[in-house]
Amino acid sequence: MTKHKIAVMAGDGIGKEVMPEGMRALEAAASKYGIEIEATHFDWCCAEYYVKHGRMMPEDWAEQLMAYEAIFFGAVGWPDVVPDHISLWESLLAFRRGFDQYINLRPVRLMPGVPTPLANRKVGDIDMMIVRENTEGEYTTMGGRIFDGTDREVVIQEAVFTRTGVDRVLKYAFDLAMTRPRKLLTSATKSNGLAVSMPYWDERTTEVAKNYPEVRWNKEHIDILTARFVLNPDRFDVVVASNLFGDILSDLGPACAGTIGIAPSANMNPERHFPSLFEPVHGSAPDIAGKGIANPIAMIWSGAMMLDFLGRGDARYRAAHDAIVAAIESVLVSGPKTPDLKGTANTEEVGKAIASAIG
Ligand code: GGG
Repeated sequence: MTKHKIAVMAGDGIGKEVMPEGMRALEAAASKYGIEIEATHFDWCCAEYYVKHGRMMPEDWAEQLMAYEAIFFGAVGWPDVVPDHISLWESLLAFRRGFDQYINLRPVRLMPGVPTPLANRKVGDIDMMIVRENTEGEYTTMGGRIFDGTDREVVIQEAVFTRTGVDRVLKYAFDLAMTRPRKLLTSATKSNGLAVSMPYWDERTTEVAKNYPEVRWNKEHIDILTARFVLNPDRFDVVVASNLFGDILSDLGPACAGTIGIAPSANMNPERHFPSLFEPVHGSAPDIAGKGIANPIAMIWSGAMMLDFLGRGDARYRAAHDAIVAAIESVLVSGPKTPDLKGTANTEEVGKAIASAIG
């Protein structure tokens, strides 16, 4: 039997609270479906590691992590100790870029038992896959500032869009659309304002789309697209977006579907040259950290996505994934809920209920 080595990094804030529940569900599903997982825990985060070492990770982090197929990641960020742009760039963004995890896949679904803030929406009305470009775009460290502290101060932030980077995320998104019943794709753009990068994004979308005549696709400016997420979420199936637009849409989508507390994600290097990373969409949430009330479902669902990825299409792993998602659904309908879902349960109670529903 294949033994899958995974690196487990709970990280900061509520990451530490939701990770034990992510592991509990993962172990329950792995044991039920005969999947062997070997987990190694790493304390690379702001609160402990940075405070001790003055950096987020050891210098040889990439060499160490290459021994693992996947990274199971909680959340990063503890602004009282480390400024957010440092903790993010020296941890999560270092993984995404260093391990070429160029696809950030973020499913958004209205789940049974979850109240949506949108009027007259029912299960099935929101069911989309956000495909976020994950290694370039607006997320760069390039730029600079001059005349600091004077009224002539100038700040420049660059963005990077490469043919390889744009084409590969578009291709992944069109391939994904081909596997879905509606075969519908929306590309997020802003070519009327960002006059260089977004016309290029649109040009490449038109080009890549030629290989997918069965996919109905359109492009929508990010401003009206965000409005339509709220007003007409049922019109979206696969949504492909640059790094920043994808980040924004994948917080907005889950908020429309009830709570960001259940939104999972997979940061993938589809070629498997490097470890891929699975994490909740939410961050470390310092405002509720330490209270034991964080919703563990996003972490648990991310573990399901990891199992599916580890299985490379194998039916047993797909069944393990489906069993976790079914357990989440049954607990959302009639089990304990955390306060973000108007419940009174704590993180552990929800995690235990899901693990026991997996069986
Ligand atoms: N689990 C996700 C996490 O820790 N996110 C922190 C964050 O600020 N992420 C920004 C991003 O994904 O670009």
